[in-house]
Amino acid sequence: MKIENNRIDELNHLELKAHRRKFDFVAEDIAALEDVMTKLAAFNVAIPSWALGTGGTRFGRFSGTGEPRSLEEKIEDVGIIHALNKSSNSISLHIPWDIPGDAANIKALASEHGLHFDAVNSNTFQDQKDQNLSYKFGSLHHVDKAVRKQAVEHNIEVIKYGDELGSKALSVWLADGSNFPGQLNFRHAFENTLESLREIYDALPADWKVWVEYKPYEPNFYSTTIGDWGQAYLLSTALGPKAQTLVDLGHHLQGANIEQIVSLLLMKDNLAGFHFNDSKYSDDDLTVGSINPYQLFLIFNELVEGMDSKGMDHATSIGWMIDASHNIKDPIEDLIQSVQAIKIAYSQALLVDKQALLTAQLNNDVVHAQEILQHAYRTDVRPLIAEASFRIGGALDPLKAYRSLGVRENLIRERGSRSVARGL
Ligand code: LRH
Ligand code: MN
Ligand code: MN
Repeated sequence: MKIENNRIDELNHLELKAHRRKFDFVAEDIAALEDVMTKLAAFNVAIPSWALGTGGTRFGRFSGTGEPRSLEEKIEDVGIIHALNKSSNSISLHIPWDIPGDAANIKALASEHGLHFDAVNSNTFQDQKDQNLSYKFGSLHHVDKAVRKQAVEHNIEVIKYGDELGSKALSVWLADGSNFPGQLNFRHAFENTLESLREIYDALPADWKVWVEYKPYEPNFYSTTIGDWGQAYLLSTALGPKAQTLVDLGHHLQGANIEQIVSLLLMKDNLAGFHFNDSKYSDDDLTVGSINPYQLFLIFNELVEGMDSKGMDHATSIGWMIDASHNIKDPIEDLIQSVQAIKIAYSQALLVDKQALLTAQLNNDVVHAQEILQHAYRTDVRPLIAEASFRIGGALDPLKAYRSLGVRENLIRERGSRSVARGL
């Protein structure tokens, strides 16, 4: 199914008058309005192929209906999201969950929907059916060189798939770690990981990057070999300029100051990008902005300030990606909500009076500094996002449009109510 532009226009028309009133109200107080509009229109967040089916937990999975049955149908779903919000123009594949059989055709189909391919993700945290050696005790850090070699070769294969699709980055997340004290020599595990990553790094095409993702625990519960940003930073800086650290918001222990981590990685030119999600406990993979939207805003505040200080283009300098796995929502609705939440935090960060904040900081005026941040955070920026989307042909309210157009009902009609996507 494809959403025709005129359907979106019709729906926008119904909302336009109310929208104008709200937009004019908020726009009046924004000095750099057109700059904010341009930045919002250029901003896109990649959709992960594994988030288009209903996720599960280790206790069960309650599949949705009309889910995509193939990579082609996943591309179709991302096309739907992008048609509605004009902010999701790329898809990130997880291999081998989604193998592009005929890369040229897959690429052509994606571009019919205005999409391209973002980072490709390797998977050495599960054993595949026809695999020789097991990853039960890890992959790139494994004590056995033969297992490490197999995992390195998988990553190189993923690069090849990505290259055919026009991707420019390999995202590596390892489940490697240990469950019990004494199980692992930490130093050997780290050195083996570095050696394996070097072999992958050497196979990167000239204009590619490798993104090293960290996570403190799960599936291992005593140690994880790339457990935090320090370890990811050590590895990526040892590898070279094509390696950077990827921040998945759910991959921190409770209370971690993620915005400070982001600020310093950016300062060191080591921030690859994000896997956005939200969490109450740890790697909950909940809808972005559903639990702690203030933290998301504070992260974007550091991003905007840090990127501006280096003259970096917000939209293209780092990877913006969602990594969510919702087990009770319609996945497309969840993704639309997530992208909107990211755009809300981004626009609020754009509204922060950076000069006034710097002055307050230099004067140790703690109260005023807080007021400046919270003034921006408490601005209702939704009309700005609606306007930016409207100006480039998107829906004023993408979620409402998705429901009004009966998209899921159509997908169920096309795909059946029992279709189940592969993924987490
Ligand atoms: C690990 C992770 C990583 C994987 C994805 C499926 O928790 O965040 O990015 O590739 O989930
Ligand atoms: Mn992730
Ligand atoms: Mn995760």
